[in-house]
Amino acid sequence: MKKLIYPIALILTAFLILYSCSPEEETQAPTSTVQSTTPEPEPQAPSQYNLTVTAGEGGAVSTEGGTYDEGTEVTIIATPNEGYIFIGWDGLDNEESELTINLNSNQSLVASFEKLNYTIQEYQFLLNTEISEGSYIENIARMFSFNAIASTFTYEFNGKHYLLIAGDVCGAGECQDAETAFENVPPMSSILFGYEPSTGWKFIKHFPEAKTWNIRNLDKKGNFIVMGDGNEIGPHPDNWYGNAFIGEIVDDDILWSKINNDGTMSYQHDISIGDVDGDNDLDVIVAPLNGVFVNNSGSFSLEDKLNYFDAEGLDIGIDYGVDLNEEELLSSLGLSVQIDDLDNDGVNEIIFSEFYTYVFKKINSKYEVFWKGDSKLLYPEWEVSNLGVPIPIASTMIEIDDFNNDGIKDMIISREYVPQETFADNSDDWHSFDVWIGNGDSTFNPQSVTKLSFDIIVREFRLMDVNNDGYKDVILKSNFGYFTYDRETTDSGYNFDIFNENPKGIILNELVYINQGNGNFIQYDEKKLYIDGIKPYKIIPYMRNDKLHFIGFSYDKIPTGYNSSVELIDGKVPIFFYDIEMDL
Ligand SMILES: [Ca+2]
Ligand SMILES: [Ca+2]
Ligand SMILES: [Ca+2]
Ligand SMILES: [Ca+2]
Repeated sequence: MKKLIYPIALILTAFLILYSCSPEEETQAPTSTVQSTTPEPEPQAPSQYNLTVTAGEGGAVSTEGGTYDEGTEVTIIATPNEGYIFIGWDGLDNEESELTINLNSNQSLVASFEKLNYTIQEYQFLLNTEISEGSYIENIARMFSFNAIASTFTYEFNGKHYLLIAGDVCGAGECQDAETAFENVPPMSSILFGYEPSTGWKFIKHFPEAKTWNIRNLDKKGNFIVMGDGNEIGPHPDNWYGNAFIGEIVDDDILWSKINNDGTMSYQHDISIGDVDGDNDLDVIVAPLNGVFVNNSGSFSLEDKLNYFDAEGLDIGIDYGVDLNEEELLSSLGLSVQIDDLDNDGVNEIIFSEFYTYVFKKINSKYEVFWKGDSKLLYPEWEVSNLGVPIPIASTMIEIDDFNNDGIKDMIISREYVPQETFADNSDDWHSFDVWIGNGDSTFNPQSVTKLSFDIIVREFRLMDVNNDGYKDVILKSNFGYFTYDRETTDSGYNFDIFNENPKGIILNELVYINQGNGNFIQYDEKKLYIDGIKPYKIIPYMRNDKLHFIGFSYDKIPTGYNSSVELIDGKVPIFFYDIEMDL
């Protein structure tokens, strides 16, 4: 085909050259031929060219153009209307809104604008340094930076929106040489913001009674919220320990109490709350499973897991050629846990997930394996070890919800860093989430896998119907991995410098996955979710007024990283954040 097109293009070009000359050129041409023999050429009348400038939808231009002498410099300014952004000039490789051109030919320029699908509110808070009492001032700033995305939760109470940020540490470099969290690393208070319809977000209070190192997960049932400390401070996983907290939400307050004691601290990758022993008081389980925190009228005691769980049917050890005893089997169930009444019979089931997902059902007096989900059904290319068995992979979160609106509970599991060789079509690490459709009897069928771009760093997600079609969608909580406007990412090689290079903005499409009505999810692509001119380091989704919002913490005004110094204003820590309302 190319061979045919080329001669046609030549003929067309010749035709255009012959017939497109302006009247001025036609009259000048013979003159210059005659002049070739005269000794003193008369000065030529300058050639003139037409410039046409128009504005596409959504903006205006400073001039419509006109007829100018050759070489005239013309400056044109494109100005977007409110709610639009200038994106470039059609026919020119130039994205500057102010353009100076040197006219050497007829030119036609069209300024292109794009509709912005958001509105934004910007806030500044001056936080009292006493919030960090016992810890370091730098950790106040750190809690708003790229760290600890999982530590940030939004919830509603009595129709009002709240943002809880659990205490996070290491901002003063205090973790770098620590062997464990509780050695020279004081925990940090958690803080709470609330949204008032008339005035917007405001700081409410800090909780010195709920000091944490790094919360990895939370669960909320009714007015109770639990959070588990999954800090990984120190080089040895055996030395990772933290506390679990339960809070009762009461208006603008949360009444916190510690679930464990100093002797029952553990690494809490996940945590869930629900009645396990049948007395209607909410008990707590953390993953990896260390027992059951049984609620005795508001105080908790850690009870032996063997009293509550039966390991019969767990074949974890068999896969690896390792003979595990009952206690070891129950400790190897995985890094995520969820308590939920899957079959609505009034008795909670308990779900654990790693490579395999186990549903435990209360049969007689103990929780027994009732159903096992094999991830190989959804990830057939999953890497296997030299023993020929699947390599286990961290599941970071289990949520129970109805994804196909048939009234039966389904299950969604997020996975962190699926191993490199797992997906044949890509050599990079991926995150993913997979959906299992419930049968109503606490068993499930595999439905879908959604692989995320490796540029996205995500630990947890939220389930919200962001396009108001009645089906729950998946919105990722992400930090420093979402794309900047020019599609440079901060994730590859942890290139934080990109945020110092003044990116134009961010594109959030990769955080939004729309439910197709059956538990299959497709990245939102109806509009470009472009946010102009900001570069937040952490993005937290929530729904308000049936619209998807993101809370974003600004980077350029907040120091981040280790040993970062905090520049105080009036002796207080300045915090900036955005509330972005998306128009999907
Ligand atoms: Ca109970
Ligand atoms: Ca049940
Ligand atoms: Ca369902
Ligand atoms: Ca939806």
